[in-house]
Amino acid sequence: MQRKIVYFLALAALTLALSACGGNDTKSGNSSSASEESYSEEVVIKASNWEFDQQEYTLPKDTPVKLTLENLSGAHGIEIVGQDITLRGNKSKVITLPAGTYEIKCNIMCGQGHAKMITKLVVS
Ligand SMILES: [Cu+2]
Repeated sequence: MQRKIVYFLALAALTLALSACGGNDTKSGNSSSASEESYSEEVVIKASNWEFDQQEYTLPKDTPVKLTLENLSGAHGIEIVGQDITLRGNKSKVITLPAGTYEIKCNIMCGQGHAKMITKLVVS
């Protein structure tokens, strides 16, 4: 019983301290729930030995898009040439690009067809 009161007082003190700091958020522990980035579309690039599933991918410009790489066979990665954007293996990343035409190439030395693994990304 005694312990419960102490706990309650501590909680009350903590709540007071927090609200005194100017925080207008009365719920606790939800400030980190925004870690999942928001995006409006998802584009999946499927890689196999030794090609990508499409010759061209299109994205909307200046819009966060979730880019996902799926390896159907072999181990491949992608690099958007000229941008600091890479994915290796089965991964996703939310990206935003200005309008333009980009080249995507495999960035993992995946074997004899590696140099052929190039595709186009059109952002408009
Ligand atoms: Cu490769």
